[in-house]
Amino acid sequence: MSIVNPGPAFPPTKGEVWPKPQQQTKERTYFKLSPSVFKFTEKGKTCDILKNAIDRYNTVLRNTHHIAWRHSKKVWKHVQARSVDTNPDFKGTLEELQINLSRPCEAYPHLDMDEKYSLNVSAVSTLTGDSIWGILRGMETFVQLFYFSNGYRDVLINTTQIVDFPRYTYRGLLIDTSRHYLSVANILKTLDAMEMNKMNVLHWHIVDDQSFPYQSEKFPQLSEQGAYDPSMIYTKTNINQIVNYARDRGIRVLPEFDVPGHTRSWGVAYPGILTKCYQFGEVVGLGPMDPTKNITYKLIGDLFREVQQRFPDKYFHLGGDEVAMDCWASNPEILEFMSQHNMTSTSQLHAYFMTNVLPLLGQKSKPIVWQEVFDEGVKLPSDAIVQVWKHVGAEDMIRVLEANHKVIYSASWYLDYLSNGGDWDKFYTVDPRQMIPRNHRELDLDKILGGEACMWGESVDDRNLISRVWPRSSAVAEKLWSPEQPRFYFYRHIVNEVNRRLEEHACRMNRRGVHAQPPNGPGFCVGGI
Ligand code: CP6
Repeated sequence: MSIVNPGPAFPPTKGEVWPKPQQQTKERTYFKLSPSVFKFTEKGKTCDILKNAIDRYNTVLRNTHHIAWRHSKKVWKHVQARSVDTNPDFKGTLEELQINLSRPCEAYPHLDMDEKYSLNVSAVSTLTGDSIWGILRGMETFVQLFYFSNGYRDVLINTTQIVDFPRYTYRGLLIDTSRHYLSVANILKTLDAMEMNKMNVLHWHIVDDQSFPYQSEKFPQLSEQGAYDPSMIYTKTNINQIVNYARDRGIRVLPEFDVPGHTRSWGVAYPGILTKCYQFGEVVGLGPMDPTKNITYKLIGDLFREVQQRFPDKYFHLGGDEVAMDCWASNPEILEFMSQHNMTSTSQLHAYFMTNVLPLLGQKSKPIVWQEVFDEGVKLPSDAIVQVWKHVGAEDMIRVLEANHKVIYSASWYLDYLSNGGDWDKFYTVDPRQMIPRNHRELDLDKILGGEACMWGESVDDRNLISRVWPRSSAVAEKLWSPEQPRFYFYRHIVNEVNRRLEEHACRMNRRGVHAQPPNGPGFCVGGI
């Protein structure tokens, strides 16, 4: 139709899956979608998660068909109809997708969940998986295989065989609801987008210095005084809704309560748990938590027990990053405490604090910490996970692996950094396991569980969250799911292939209500608004 070439992402692909499956064969033959004919059928085990997914994906297919029908009305007089029915490759109307789940559903997604599936598309198609989480991934793949044809008159799907599973088990996105409040609706939208990209962990950095939106039953004053506005809070009901919405999509919700730094909002209601910072012998403000006071640990312990009841995940993120130790060093009482305990540096005080906080999680959860906690030599339980964020490169990960801990990598994937004209490719060149030099044969690279795209909240609120995160995080999602690519992937033909698929994927997200920004510069998207 178009005679100009708007750029390297042209033309967008048709019916390619993002992130790219592990193994796929596609044939020339195809089927037509007719929403009044097609149905998902449950042939194996079933449960509420599967029934909800069937409702959801039925809606996706109906909407896709409707977008095609509506748009074909706009273009039909310019486009010659070529009946697909007389083409020898046309094999009829798609009748059903038989869903064969072999094991009973699990209550919640978890770190070791099985996400493998096999999908076979023909007149009667089959989706097979041992686990509900694999079935969810396969249903997403299935709807992505459809494409518009014949001037949008038809929605088609090719005969296809796919066997698919993730390269990394932990594929996360961090959101920060302290620097700006994010509405529940926008968090749910983010979960929709994560499902479309097969991401499986929402790391919820819920409170920080600037506001305390978590509403506690035990300590209601934390949000009454620490939230930006009485409306800008997350109630027990809100959190339940988010956790269950995520569960339906095979996504874990990992809460972070960052201590001892990044906690000034706690001190609006409870100034006594923060350290007084001194300058020239006078108190000039409040800093990190005061590690010398018992009430600090009492409040943390009681609050964490409540949070553990709201979030079913086995992991709990304790933060531990960027502690303003100069405030500790300025405070005479802290210095006195340190000398009583034979501490010679504030790093040791940080380690002392974390060592006291770790047991407060009890048996119910395992800790995740930012890398500073590991760097300062805190003795971590063997099943603790360390999140590396400080330096781009492998060195920090190597040290964590040498200590036999599991790692999550996020240093290269800070969505805060912006650059012009499509910057997804700088996220796409990174593969955490591939970064470890080959001579480190002794390291167990399976301990690199995956990674996380981080959308810190200083510069995003409800107005720009979605378009800043998507499709840039899609690049991270594909690196964490899809087969390993050559180290120097930037051969032009590979970039162009990815470009064209991302162009299709970003448009598909828009058609499904996630208003992703244009990924590459010039281009077009039909049916997104
Ligand atoms: N907030 C918290 C932040 C950051 C971190 N922790 C951060 C640091 C550097 C950059 C972006 C974000 N805003 N609590 C570090 C993990 Cl570049």
